[in-house]
Amino acid sequence: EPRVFSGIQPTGIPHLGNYIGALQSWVQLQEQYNTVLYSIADLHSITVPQDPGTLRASILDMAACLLACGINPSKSCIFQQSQVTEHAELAWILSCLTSMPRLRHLPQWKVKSQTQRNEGSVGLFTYPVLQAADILLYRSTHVPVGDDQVQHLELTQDTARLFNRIYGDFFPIPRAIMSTSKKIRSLRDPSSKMSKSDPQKLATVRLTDTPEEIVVKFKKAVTDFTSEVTYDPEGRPGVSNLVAIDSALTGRGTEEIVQQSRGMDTSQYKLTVAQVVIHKLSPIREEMQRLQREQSYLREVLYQGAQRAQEMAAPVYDSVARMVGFR
Ligand code: AQP
Repeated sequence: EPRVFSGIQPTGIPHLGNYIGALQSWVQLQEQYNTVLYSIADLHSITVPQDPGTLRASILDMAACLLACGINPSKSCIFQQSQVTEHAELAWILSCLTSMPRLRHLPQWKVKSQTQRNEGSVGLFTYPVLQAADILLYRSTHVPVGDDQVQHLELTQDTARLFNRIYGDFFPIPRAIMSTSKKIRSLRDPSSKMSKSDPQKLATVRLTDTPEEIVVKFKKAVTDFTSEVTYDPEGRPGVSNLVAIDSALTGRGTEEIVQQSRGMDTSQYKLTVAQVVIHKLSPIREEMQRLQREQSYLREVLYQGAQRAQEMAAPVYDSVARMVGFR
């Protein structure tokens, strides 16, 4: 029986990159698989400092956002990670199977630890172990991932194999469902990815942005001095990012877009892409605003989700605890 698992951190309102790279395909996966779990990864979010009040609000905002994007709680289990305490318990056991050098070489640690005071927390260092626990706790078989997460999934696979070798065959080795879309880049700096926590306001298009805000952000998107629309991610990352966004939202290929945009200069094309984005995000924004006023409904969805997740997690953790020798 296949099981799909993925997660998103409640570190702010999701952006166009989260939507294109993750949420859009999450909606499709719930139609293709019977058992699908989506975790609001609050344990992960505190690996870098978070303000408690903001975090509390962001968890409910994320629930609203997932629903507004089309995740259906009767098809997918949406839950808050910290409400299923076995995540942290399994992470401890797995951390005892993981070597320091294995974690030290992972790219996300290398990048994120440099932006933190005192080289970053122990939690930031062991983040990929918690991710392995998230996946293995449900004996998941499929994990949708972007290319930035491939090495973390490899760690999960290695950890599952090691556990199976030491304690006996138990975990299925989870497989990646690779995202077909390109990483979406910052509109202000096409050399870095679009990010929830980017302090530059114009860099990130959020799912709650108004049409006016979206137009301003695309008008000011950094491109280059060539006015033609071409697709060349290495040579022309700015305009190529716009083509990638257009392609992901309309389903048109990048070549088709370039062909159809002949005669348009980049400033005209920016407005075209802004319209594509507005068309896609407006219904999501409106639904999200409606849901944000339904706080008790959101809490109920998360409560029910945690119950179901816990029912799946408890027997798995129980077996692990027995195999390890705790029981
Ligand atoms: N720019 C992006 N383009 C495509 N996909 C992206 N994802 C993130 N940024 C882009 C995908 O979104 C999912 C959830 O990500 P996360 O909550 O774990 O956060 P993150 O990957 O660390 O990046 P964020 O959203 O920008 O948050 P912060 O600023 O808090 O780090 C993942 O599947 C990810 O690949």
